[in-house]
Amino acid sequence: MIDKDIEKAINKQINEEMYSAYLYLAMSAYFQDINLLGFANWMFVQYQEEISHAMKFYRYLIERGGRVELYAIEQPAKQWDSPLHALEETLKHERHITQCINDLADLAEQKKDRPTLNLLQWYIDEQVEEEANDEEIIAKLKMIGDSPHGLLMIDSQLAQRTFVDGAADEE
Ligand code: OFO
Repeated sequence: MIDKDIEKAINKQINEEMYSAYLYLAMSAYFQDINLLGFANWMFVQYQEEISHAMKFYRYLIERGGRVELYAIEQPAKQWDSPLHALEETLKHERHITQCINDLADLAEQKKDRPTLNLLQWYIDEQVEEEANDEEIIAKLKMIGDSPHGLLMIDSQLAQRTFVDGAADEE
């Protein structure tokens, strides 16, 4: 049976991941609206990844005999000032998620909950990748400045991204 404090913290993290999904879906809709379909695709894949992050915690909690509790999902923004602004907000959000995962790991350490620590290692590695991806796009957006040609080049690169469920459990 999983520790009650860990159960509560994982339920909170499921909500954080669901909010992340909601945020990136809102960003995907924003990019659709301004006709940057590659960015919209990238954000849609990000949305799918976040659902899968939430579901990994969901399955884990059930497997450990815990009780899933779904909290209300906060409403995300609808509009951003520019693609750069949206990506900067994405990075800011991912840094917040990294902090949440680290706090969860601190709690699991305190409770000597090794299975949870083991699970969290996957998320710790994932956060390194997520922040690096955002930083790379931000650097490119800063590099091109106001060039529409440059923006379209980045857009066509981001159109290539496809969803692979890296959070799926290996059986
Ligand atoms: Fe974006 O990694 Fe989950 O939230």
